[in-house]
Amino acid sequence: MIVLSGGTGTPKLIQGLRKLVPDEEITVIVNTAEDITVSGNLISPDVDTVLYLFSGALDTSKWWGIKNDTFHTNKALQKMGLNEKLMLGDADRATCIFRSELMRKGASLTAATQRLSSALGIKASILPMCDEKVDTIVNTPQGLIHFQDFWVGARGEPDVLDVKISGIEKAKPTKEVLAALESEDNVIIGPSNPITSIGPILALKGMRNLLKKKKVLAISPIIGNSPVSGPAGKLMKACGFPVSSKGVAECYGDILDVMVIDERDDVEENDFPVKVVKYDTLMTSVEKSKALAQRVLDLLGDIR
Ligand code: FO1
Repeated sequence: MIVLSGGTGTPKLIQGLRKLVPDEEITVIVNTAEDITVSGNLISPDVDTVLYLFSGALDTSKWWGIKNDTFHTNKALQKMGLNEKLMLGDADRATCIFRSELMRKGASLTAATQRLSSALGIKASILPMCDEKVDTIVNTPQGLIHFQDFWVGARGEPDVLDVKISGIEKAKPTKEVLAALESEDNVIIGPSNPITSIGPILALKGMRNLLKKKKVLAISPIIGNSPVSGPAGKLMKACGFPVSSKGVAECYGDILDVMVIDERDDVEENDFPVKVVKYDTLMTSVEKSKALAQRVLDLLGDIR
């Protein structure tokens, strides 16, 4: 089973999927376009969220970082006058140092992630989408800023004119991602931000064409005209898509076989250019995540 993932919504779905499918059978292809270097070390927020989910360390009150982490280094730096862009916990920082040391010695992000996975005892396959450096850049009236400066630094408040994934023209899916897609028929696009979480994965060279040959199911992260969490609404609007589950279907286009939208979404299933199924997509508990994951597996089983 392959899942395309960003930071919050999809990890919630994976939490449920793990109750139904052994970790060994789960491959997660993860967005890396929100990665950022902080105090000399590379944070890969979406990769780390997935790593911590599988290792059991994830702080599921925030859906990023490590539960019960301390912030001694971040606070000590602050006292000296260095305000880090992200509040990086001490144990979380150890992950970033380990990754960055490996990469400074020549390892790819994929190889460093594999080393982290085995160090954390993870049996699932966690694959960064690419090894090239790509950056989500948000165009605001004040100028171009990195996604993390927009989302964390400016609390997602600036108006958004446009979003660009810098470096994406030269980025390609890794050989590990290609091998995973070669050996699997089913792909789940989790309920993550279609522009900044799933968008970069789909924008990789050849990715859409590969996915057209697969059974692809997506879960909408939009209910009515609002995202379940995060800045998806603002970013979709800036990129010219309606902020609705129909807009999400438009973002994904012809790679989709079926889309799951929320049962509260007041839209007609027949109005979509793709098969649409309604279900409870608000994963407010592990049980609800499991129920949604079961529905997803059943639907994928039904596609011929
Ligand atoms: N999100 C925040 O809103 N504030 C933070 O200080 C913050 C720190 C942080 C540190 C490590 C990490 O892996 C993620 C972190 N995030 C933080 C989340 C990050 O901004 C994610 O990119 C988004 O949540 C979207 O996936």
